[in-house]
Amino acid sequence: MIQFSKNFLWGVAASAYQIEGAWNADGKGPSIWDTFVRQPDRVLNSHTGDVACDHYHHMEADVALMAELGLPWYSFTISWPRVQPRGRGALNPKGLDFYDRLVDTLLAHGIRPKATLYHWDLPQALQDEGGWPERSLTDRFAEYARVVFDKLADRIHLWATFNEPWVAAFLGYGHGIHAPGICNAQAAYQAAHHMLLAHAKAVQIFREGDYDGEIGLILNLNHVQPASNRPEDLAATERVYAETHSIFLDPLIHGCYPEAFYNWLGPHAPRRAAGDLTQIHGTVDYLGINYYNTDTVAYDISGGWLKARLTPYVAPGWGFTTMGWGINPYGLRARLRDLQTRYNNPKLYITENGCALPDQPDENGFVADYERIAFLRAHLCQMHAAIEEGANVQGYFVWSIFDNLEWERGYSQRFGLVRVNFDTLARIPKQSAYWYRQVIQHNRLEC
Ligand code: GBH
Repeated sequence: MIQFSKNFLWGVAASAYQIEGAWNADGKGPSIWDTFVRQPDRVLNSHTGDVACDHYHHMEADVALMAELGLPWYSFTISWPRVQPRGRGALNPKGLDFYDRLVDTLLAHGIRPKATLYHWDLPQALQDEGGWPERSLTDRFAEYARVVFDKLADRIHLWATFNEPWVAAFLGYGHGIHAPGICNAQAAYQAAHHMLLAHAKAVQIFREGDYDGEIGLILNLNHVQPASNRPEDLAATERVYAETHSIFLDPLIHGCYPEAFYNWLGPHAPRRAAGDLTQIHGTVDYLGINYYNTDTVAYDISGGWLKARLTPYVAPGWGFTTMGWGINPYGLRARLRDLQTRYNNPKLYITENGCALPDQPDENGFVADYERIAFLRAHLCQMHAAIEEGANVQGYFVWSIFDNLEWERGYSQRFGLVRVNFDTLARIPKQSAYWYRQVIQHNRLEC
């Protein structure tokens, strides 16, 4: 039996583009994802987020369902082009009003809101100006952050600036898998640096304003382990670690850049202005960690710019999710331990953890997803073990509350605690939702 502390925070997470739909309703501007999904062969089966779960029009019922499921916290993300259709200047009052009502509805049901300012849906107008490789976007982001804080920070006290800047920069600008679909290593590193700087500018506004609460950044920190102890495998693993961890955490926490790695990258390294580092250093009250899987890394001369080949690692007795990711609950503990030793034991929330599985609904649409329960239980047990070992983890959010649009994989992946029928939009809690309610209620579980 493991017991969590009284103040441990439990919740679920979702993101705007993946659930809201209403892609052009009430004055919302287009985002880079609205553009991307309309281009041929970008998204599996040409699925789009035009409707998704239509959460925009089901918000009140959705929040009532969350309350029924006993959820104390809901982590959502704000669509920038819904609030500021062209990414600068004029606001869209109806867009802002949606989030205002969402927050009030959550609070009325006793659910506390956690909000993220950026989960990949950049206003298309800003991509037309060059997107994240363009330094001026850092000021656009800061302006947008100020507008949102002014409207909502009286009621939201837990904030994140960016969700997974690695994904936004490297899948968006480096590998062309995500919007805006660009393949350019230098652009990716430049985008990542600008997201850090934009984060820092938003945090400065938050700290100088009289807002009450915590603000941080969310990173996708999958676990990586070397294929062998050969020096070239160790070096390749270190480069993958540098790209996913060090380029963000070194400036944020240690106030330095990973210079050795940037030297190795040569012309791909980002351009940095004097003063950026000082501005970025020390700008997280907490770190959000999204953990899903573990990869084994081997040196490979044709392995892209990192010269690394990643193979999914599956822990003994476990298997793969439908994403093709190897399940390794122990990887979460290893990641948390690593942050403790390499990054001064920062305050952490697990801001996403979950799995996509081949859910089979019965004739009533009910899914008895015992595999998902096993996945979540095992990860909670490993997280708890890391806490016992001294990791400063203060909360945990399941990805995701609903089945939703899994980006370039469309609706082929089901991550939800609640099943969504994408024809009727009916929501049906899965077995895992009831299990999670019990964990939260008792604040403990059997390992
Ligand atoms: C999270 O990202 C997202 O925040 C969320 O929106 C999403 O729905 C959820 O997870 C489930 O996927 O280099 O192409 O092999 C997941 C983080 C980290 C997934 C990197 C893919 C390897 C991509 N990801 N990972 S690739």
